[in-house]
Amino acid sequence: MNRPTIAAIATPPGIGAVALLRLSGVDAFAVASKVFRGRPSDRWEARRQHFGRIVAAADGSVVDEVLLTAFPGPGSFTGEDVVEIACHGGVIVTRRILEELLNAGAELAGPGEFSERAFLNGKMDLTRAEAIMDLISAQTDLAMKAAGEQLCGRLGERIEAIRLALVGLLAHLEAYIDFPEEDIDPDSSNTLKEKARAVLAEVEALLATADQGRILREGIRTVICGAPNAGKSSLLNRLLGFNRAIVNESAGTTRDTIEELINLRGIPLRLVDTAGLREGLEAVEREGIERSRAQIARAELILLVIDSGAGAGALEKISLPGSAKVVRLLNKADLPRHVDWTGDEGFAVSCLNEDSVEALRDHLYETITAGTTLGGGSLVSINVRHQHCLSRAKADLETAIETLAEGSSPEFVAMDLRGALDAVGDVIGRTDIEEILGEIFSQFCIGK
Ligand SMILES: Nc1nc2c(ncn2[C@@H]2O[C@H](COP(=O)(O)OP(=O)(O)OP(=O)(O)O)[C@@H](O)[C@H]2O)c(=O)[nH]1
Ligand SMILES: [Mg+2]
Repeated sequence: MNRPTIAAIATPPGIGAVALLRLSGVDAFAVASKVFRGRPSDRWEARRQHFGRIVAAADGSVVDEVLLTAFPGPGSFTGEDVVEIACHGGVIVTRRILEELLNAGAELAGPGEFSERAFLNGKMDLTRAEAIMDLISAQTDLAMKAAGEQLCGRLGERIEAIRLALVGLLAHLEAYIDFPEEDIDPDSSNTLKEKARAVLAEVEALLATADQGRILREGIRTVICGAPNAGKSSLLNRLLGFNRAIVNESAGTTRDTIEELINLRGIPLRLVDTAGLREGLEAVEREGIERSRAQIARAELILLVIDSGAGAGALEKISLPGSAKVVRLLNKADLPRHVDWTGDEGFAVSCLNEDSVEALRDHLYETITAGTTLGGGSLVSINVRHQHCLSRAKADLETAIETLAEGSSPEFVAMDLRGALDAVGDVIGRTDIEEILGEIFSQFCIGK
């Protein structure tokens, strides 16, 4: 099937030294040669840059001087003929060149359409296509490394191994069902069960990486809360590394919530500073406190800041939801501790002391990584879509194992295994995939 030739600006909008436009499809060379004045397309060397000019079709005027690179299919990113045009990185220049390409017969690419074609032409599986998206949006080194591993096919390989194991199991079982007279050893249901259990264990191991994947991709919503004047904004500033929020000795300084992303040893945290919780005195402060409560309700991690120099009374007003992990911090550890505190009520920290904040970073890192596979070496981690597919596979495998244990008819076992195979295939796009494709690729940027 010949898809239309598509074109897009591949670099982000804005001014830069260079920008890149991309063309892909059967007519990519023909379209490019209509607007390019330089070496004719039959003399373009594969993957070599050729200098030339882009000229306007209307009046032959020069739009820009460019470098053109031809990537003949199938040895290209999309598997089709691809042309890349590197031009000067001006907003108008790039847009004008794109217009010329569209006038010459290309269609504007949709979001993610280049990657979608790479997938459709068998250049990569779905997990790798998704990894490109993760790589582009990675906000910490660790998230980037994880995306890089996925791009190299680490997740795809593990999924493929599960798929092959399932195919093996099914093939054996179906041969037994279809040709009973051949006297094929049913692999005595025990061995079958063992093999199915091994597959299930691998599916579960991948499911266990979902938390890690979500944390690396989205970051952790971390809300700093506490009584007024406890040092919440000071803590935000310290963890951020610059004075983002106003710090003042008067209670009730912060009104609106302030949100910033920080990188905690590679883990992205969405830190939210909030207004101190107390019975609001006037309308603006009350509104601020309402916002604090709304943030607390949505938090995954709460840093409850306590002024250890003040009495415990201020804490009575504060109630926290049970759903979030809470880290209690006894702040102002540089000051004498109020008699209300023994020191065991939380992690002692002083926002005035960098060593102390550094120790807090370690403490937070340990709290966050506990119970996840983060920090455990392998960065292979699944996303929500993979999690959904693998949960289906897990349920089918469990039923298959139960059915085997009951000694029921092998047809039922085969049905469940086929269900598991379909679900696992969905992760890499090896079964009926049309409906999930659009959803995945629509998250891409145009030109990727
Ligand atoms: N000695 C000492 N003072 C601190 C420490 N942390 C914060 N402070 C001081 O405590 C006061 C209040 O700090 P903020 O960071 O504004 O406190 P907050 O919790 O954001 O206060 P509100 O926004 O009013 O709720 C300021 O004078 C800070 O300099 C600390 O660790 N030690
Ligand atoms: Mg504040």
